[in-house]
Amino acid sequence: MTIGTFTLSKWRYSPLPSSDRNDTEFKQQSESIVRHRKLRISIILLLPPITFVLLAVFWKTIVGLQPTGDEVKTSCSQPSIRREWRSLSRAEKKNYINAVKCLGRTPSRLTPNGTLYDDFPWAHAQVSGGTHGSAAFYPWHRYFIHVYEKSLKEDCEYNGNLPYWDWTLDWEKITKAPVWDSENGFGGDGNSTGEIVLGHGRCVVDGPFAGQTALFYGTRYDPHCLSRGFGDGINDKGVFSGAGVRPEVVEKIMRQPDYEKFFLAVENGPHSTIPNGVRGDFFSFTAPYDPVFFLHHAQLDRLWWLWQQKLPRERLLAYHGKRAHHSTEKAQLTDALRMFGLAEDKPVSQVMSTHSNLLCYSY
Ligand SMILES: *[C@@H]1O[C@H](CO)[C@@H](O)[C@H](O)[C@H]1NC(C)=O
Ligand SMILES: *[C@@H]1O[C@H](CO)[C@@H](O)[C@H](O)[C@H]1NC(C)=O
Ligand SMILES: [Cu+2]
Repeated sequence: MTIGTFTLSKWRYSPLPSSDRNDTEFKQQSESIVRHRKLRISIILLLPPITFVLLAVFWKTIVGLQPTGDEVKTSCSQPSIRREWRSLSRAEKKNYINAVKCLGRTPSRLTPNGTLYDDFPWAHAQVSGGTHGSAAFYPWHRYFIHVYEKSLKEDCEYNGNLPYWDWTLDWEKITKAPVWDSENGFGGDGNSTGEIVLGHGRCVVDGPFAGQTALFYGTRYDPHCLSRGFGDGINDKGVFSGAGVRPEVVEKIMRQPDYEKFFLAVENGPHSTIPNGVRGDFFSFTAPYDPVFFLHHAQLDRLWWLWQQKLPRERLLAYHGKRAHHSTEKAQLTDALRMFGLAEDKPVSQVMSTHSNLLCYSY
């Protein structure tokens, strides 16, 4: 069983920023995919015609099924590095926050009276069922947060990369995590004495996003204030617990060898723990209204990246499951990731590797 490779003693989930880790092995293994392919071509050319035909058939069925697009090219020689929020300097944090706020001053491309800030939750709400509970959960969100990162750079002159929030570091005091800081973060819980706005959330009244407006709630046009409801036992609010993002929970999920079981364990586990605790806008299909959504999804994406690196030869192409949540069709690498005009639609195959031409980043 391949599960032996993932025993705790050999490999542990590392919650620490990994930007300084040695990436050579991953790169070599990615390159070896290309080398193997070249090697197979030379073997075919040397064999007699009948063997040639047999191999050609084999080639077509086995290799032909695999995409031949960006995911195995190695033109990405200098991937950008995404870092953990708390490893950013004060100035870097400020730069990121300012770039996010700039989206709110940039005209919308998709809605008649919103801003670019609204376009991301809007697109996320359009796609809802196609990317949750289905194989595209991971590739769709990988592409989505990449488009966001690109927009921060191109539309708002951001000169850093998308940060991630490693919640395993905060699980014991999740509501006190640095991302909720009012000065060096995204503000905290909603106004405890204010009215419930929606999704058990109250208006965020501290930090750089206090008073941030959100035009949509799910697919409904419904202008309101950015809301959160961490839950402290008052009224009908639950309690924001970090138990679902404990390192042991994450380590167990990381040992799952099957792609579909792996992404479902992530999606129904840590992925849901955060919105279930934060509530408010994060609790809806317009969750990207909460700026922390993107740091949360960068961490989820990082888990996929880590998982892929354990066996890159297989896992850079490991993709199966349902095409949509309520569908019996099987997902394929050629399926389109739909961005509803936010960016060009792309096939899943182009985001399977973070070192693809399209993406080119590491953690
Ligand atoms: C803004 O756009 C929405 C549709 O996205 C529409 O329902 C609403 O009436 C518009 N509001 C104004 C003030 O134009
Ligand atoms: C919280 O809500 C109450 C009641 O609406 C309001 O009086 C108060 O000013 C709000 N607090 C902040 C910090 O905005
Ligand atoms: Cu989502």
